[in-house]
Amino acid sequence: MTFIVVEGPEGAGKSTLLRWLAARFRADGRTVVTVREPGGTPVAEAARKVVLGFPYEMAPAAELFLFLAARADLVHKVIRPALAAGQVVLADRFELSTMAYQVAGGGLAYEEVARANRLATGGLVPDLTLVLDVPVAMGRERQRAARKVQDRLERQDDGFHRRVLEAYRGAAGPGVAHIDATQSKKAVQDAAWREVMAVTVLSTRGVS
Ligand code: Z5A
Repeated sequence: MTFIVVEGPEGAGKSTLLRWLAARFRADGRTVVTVREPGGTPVAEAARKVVLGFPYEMAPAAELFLFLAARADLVHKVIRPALAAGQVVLADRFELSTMAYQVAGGGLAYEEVARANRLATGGLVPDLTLVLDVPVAMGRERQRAARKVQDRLERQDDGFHRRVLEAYRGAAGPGVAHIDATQSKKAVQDAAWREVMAVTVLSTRGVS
């Protein structure tokens, strides 16, 4: 199984790295499926429109369940079948985003969210989560330079975004690797590939 997630705050370079990883795996002859959250199925894309695009305030739990509904459908319809077929799945955001934005940022209770997330994913855990670290201001500047339109969460205040970043910085556990994403794209890609190779070697030895 090769399920790799790229995480980090806005403008960290997740999509850029994901595209590079996909090309790198394909160059090795692997079949790759890329997904970005929320989205990737008709249900998940509909949830994305509501949770990111609606101009209205919503209850924190309503926001959570929209992200989890999107994730549940994506895992069921796309991620699990691809992994079962031996394909590499590369995801732009997954569970750690919920822990950073809805728990650390939004103030929902960790244990309750973790339990709801397990229900959504059926307990699916990535082999590797690459957490890209950039200061909030640098991520924002990159988004501005790329002319990205801000979504509902990106319009939250600085305190929210600092809590999100701290949650990412504190993320730990098996399969979690932190990468300094203030470096050049090439340096980020090299660091990410080293982490991918480390996980691949461990799993072929039956360690993970
Ligand atoms: N969200 C949530 O709250 N809870 C959840 O459970 C989930 C998500 C799953 C999804 O946003 C929103 O949903 C997100 C969290 C929330 N919102 N907020 N806040 P999205 O999918 O629309 O966008 P994003 O994830 O925030 O991605 P982004 O803004 O597109 O950033 P990125 O993918 O990390 O960056 P990028 O597009 O790869 O790069 C941005 C620019 O920087 C681009 O011009 C690159 O060429 C440049 N770049 C990339 N790397 C570098 C380096 N190393 N050096 C210099 N320049 C670079």
